[in-house]
Amino acid sequence: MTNDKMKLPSDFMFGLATASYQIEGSTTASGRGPSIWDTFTHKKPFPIADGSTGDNATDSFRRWKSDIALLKSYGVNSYRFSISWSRIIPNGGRNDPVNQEGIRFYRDFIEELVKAGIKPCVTLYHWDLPHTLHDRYGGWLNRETVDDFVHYAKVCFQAVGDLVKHWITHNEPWIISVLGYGYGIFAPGRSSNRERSAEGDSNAEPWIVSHNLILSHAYAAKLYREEFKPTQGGSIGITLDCVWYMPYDGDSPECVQAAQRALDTRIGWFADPIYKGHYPSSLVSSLGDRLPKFTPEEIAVVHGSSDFFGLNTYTSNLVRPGGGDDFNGKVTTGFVRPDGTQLGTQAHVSWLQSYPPGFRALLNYLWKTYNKPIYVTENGFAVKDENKLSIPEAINDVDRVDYYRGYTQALLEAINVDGVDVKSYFAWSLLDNFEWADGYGVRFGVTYVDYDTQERFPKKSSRFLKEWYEEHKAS
Ligand code: PNW
Repeated sequence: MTNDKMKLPSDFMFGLATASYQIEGSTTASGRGPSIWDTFTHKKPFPIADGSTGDNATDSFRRWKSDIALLKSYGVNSYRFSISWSRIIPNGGRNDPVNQEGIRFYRDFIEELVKAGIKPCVTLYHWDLPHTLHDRYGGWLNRETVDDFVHYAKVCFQAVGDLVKHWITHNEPWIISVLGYGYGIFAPGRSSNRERSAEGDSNAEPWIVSHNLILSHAYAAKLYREEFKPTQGGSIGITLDCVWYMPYDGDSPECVQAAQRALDTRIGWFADPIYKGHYPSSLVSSLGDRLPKFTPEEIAVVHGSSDFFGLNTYTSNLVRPGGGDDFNGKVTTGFVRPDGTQLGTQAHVSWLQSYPPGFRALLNYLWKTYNKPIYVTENGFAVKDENKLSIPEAINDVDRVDYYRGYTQALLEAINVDGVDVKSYFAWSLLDNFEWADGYGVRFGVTYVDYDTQERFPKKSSRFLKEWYEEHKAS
């Protein structure tokens, strides 16, 4: 099939994505409580590469109207963003007061989006846990937080569920568990990895956190389906971060097995309980008692708890056995092929190289393995050294355009040639923004943000995406 014949399904959602802490700023305004990212970024010595915080970010809490106008100018029909839990319930807990000002902010925002013809896709949790819950009982380490999250979700369904038809419970539980509680480079900065024994990771925190995240997703979805879906009619699911893992040498049994173990650990850790009803056997055997167990009642709620497969994906890796740690299935991953060539174009962050065929293969694998419609909720690229360029140079983001050209083509092929049921594509991100531990030095936006003036400058990639969608949307 030639490129111009390939179309997107008629109900396809095409848009851009952001997250509350990365863009909002105004972290003490209108009754918002502190989140673990506020306290983490203000720690000394600074844990963020450039010593920055999300205190101002892209100032989107105040500039939301012009951000919606920008979105509209990009021709999208949807927008994925997240709600800040501590704006809604400043102390986070199920018995803590609800902040009406926080609700008003998101209500106004969503009404304006809908008026602009843009469908909201709302993430409930993109990493900004109310700090009080962390102090009160260790946040996600404690089962109490599951009930707090379900209550927070209920407040959101009540407040805006009439306008929101697509809900994502959690964004990337692997990153939360491993970077937040294993390596300690993300909030809340707990590092079980430092205490790792020769036999493996002795500390079970990342697996406890992920277990509670899965439960909180499942119980929030159950509540939505029982109390809101009948009248509001939306769908709810979870978003997982996925890398396409390929055997390093193509076909040796050791590398094939290592790649599968990496997939089980990065994806199956969360997807298998949710879509199949049990943890992957490779995790059960390698982790032993460190992997918590679901009770029969719990697993009945977890199994089938996601209406779709929410997919964030940026890259692919070649995999060999050996090395690594329990968080990736004890394998070695890389971008260099046996013949010394690289998989693709290197991004500004070490973990990302472009490799469009890996995206197509991943979509096929997920469709075959989990059999659920796939919502691509993030995909994007950070151009190397973009932070060192002048604005006119930076907005000529050729590497990002190449990346999107390759990945959108792979998407069209997965849908039209392979028959994979893909229902959305959200590019990351609408704006350059606070890139977590990397601060503002890493830019993923299709819009350049001048952090001195907060002025926005559309990059070439925004134009590419707009034209691509125009060309391929269902007529
Ligand atoms: C995602 N990795 O995070 C997040 O959902 C976004 O908030 C973030 O800005 C975006 O991707 C770009 O990084 C990731 O190390 C962070 O493999 C790190 C990794 C993957 C995704």
